[in-house]
Amino acid sequence: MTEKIWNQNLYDLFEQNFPILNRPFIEKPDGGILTYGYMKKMTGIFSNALDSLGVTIGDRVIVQTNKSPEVVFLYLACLKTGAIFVPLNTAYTQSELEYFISDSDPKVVICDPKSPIINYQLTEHHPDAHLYTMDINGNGSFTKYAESYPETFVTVPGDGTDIACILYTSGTTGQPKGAMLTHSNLGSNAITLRDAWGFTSDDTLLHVLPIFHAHGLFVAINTVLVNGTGMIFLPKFEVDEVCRLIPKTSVMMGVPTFYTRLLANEKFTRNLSQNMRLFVSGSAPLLAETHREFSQRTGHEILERYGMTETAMNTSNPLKGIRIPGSVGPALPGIEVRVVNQEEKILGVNETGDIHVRGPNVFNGYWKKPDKTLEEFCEDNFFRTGDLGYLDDKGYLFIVGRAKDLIISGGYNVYPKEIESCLDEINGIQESAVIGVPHKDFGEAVVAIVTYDKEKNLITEQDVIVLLKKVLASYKVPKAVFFVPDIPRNVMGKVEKTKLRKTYNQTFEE
Ligand code: MCA
Ligand code: AMP
Repeated sequence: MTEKIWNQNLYDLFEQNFPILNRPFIEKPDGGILTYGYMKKMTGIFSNALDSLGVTIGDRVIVQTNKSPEVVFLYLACLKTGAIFVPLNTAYTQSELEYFISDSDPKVVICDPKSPIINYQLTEHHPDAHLYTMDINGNGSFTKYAESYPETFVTVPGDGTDIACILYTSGTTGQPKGAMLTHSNLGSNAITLRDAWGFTSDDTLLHVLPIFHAHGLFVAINTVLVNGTGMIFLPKFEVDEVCRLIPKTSVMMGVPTFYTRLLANEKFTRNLSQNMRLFVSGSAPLLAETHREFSQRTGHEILERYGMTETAMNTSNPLKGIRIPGSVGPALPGIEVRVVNQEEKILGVNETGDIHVRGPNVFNGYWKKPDKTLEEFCEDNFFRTGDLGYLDDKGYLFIVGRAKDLIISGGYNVYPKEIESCLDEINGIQESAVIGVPHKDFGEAVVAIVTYDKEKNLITEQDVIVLLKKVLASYKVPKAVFFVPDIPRNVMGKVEKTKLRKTYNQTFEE
């Protein structure tokens, strides 16, 4: 593909690849089919509705809703109108959401009727903003409002450097940062993945990921759209539903937890997945053991790839060729990956260091955070991923750890600093340290170690969990809290997390 093809509005790129319009785009769990023609119509209607609200190029549209086809149409309508789509995890609490709203300053907010956003006085803080709802069935005040608008809408003129989406990612320090992804970033990566993973017009994707993160939204949906094919669209990952529908599909994408949960179920057999041509894993490390067990059970070798919100996908094991368990594969075409030491000198084969990436997939910077953006890029435009790894003599990348203090639980990122700050606010807690420990289901689980003053407040593990759930999305809340007299620190006064990990490593071992 030449650069020209994707250096344009992403919706136009998708539209160039639309098949005949009566072809299925989304199949619902009940078998209901939504065709490309229907998607085009709904996208036009939603685009006109957004336009009527004054949404124009660069305006932010926050969407915090449960997964439904209508949310996909809303995403496409944002692309078409030049608005910036800002999806938010449905697990966020009121205080988390307030930060995202205040930081992104949206023109429109569309949320589930049960979202805490409903209680937020949006127009008090953002006088020009509009608040609408959309429920899990795609119904709500936005859909109602849009009803009377026409089906056709001319995609706004723009180019590939316009921002298509802002996705929030947390940071080792400070508050979440909005990663700005351009139409070109997303278009180029979608084409790269379609080609690398050998998508054809015969493919149907089993879509079971959430669509408020890069994996479910960009890797899965954008790839299907540039391929002009369809997907079976489930509201969430559920083993029985996956087993029921997998025979009708050819590709599935998931986080490692999906694969360990499938393996734990006897219903998931070789027969069931005989029509499948590809299982893709990412967002967290896939254990080599899971890779092997899956291959023994199904005859399929899971294809593991590596990416980030800021960069979309960087490396992938090959479709044809050797897929190495424990490796995330070589750099994808057009993308460069290097491993450097602390002085940022390029390291040799099998030498572990910091992973840097560069390519058309790498984002445009953090929303309203130019200093943070500058910090994360090298002078030669390589992006510092914060991951540690090495390249072998065939150019395969192995991720061995993270320089950033990050826990990945079931594919969701949790930054210990954020949890520690909330713990420190609890009356009686003096100090806290949050670590990730091995967990059979989630890969890693969040664990808190705290010191506290019994005189001040007699609290239990359960009290801490209940208090944290009020302010943090529940996947971030520690699965265990340990009360200790002292938290180990080194001579510099820094918490010795390695020591803590060693001590609490077995917390969830059976
Ligand atoms: C749910 N819970 C979790 C998690 N998910 N706890 C820790 N880690 C999790 N990932 C908790 C809930 O808070 C709740 O707790 C209880 O489990 C049940 O919630 P439920 O929603 O029913 O859980 P589930 O349906 O079993 O969800 C597990 C899941 C889900 C299917 C693995 O977490 C999931 O879909 N993960 C995928 C995440 C993803 O898409 N990541 C991509 C990020 P309580 O009962 O206490 O309230 S993008 C990315 O990383 C980059 C770009 C990349 O490379 O892809
Ligand atoms: P996010 O910020 O949600 O985009 O998460 C990106 C991070 O997920 C990366 O920086 C890695 O630490 C991790 N990650 C993604 N894919 C893989 C993988 N296949 N193996 C190991 N870690 C991964």
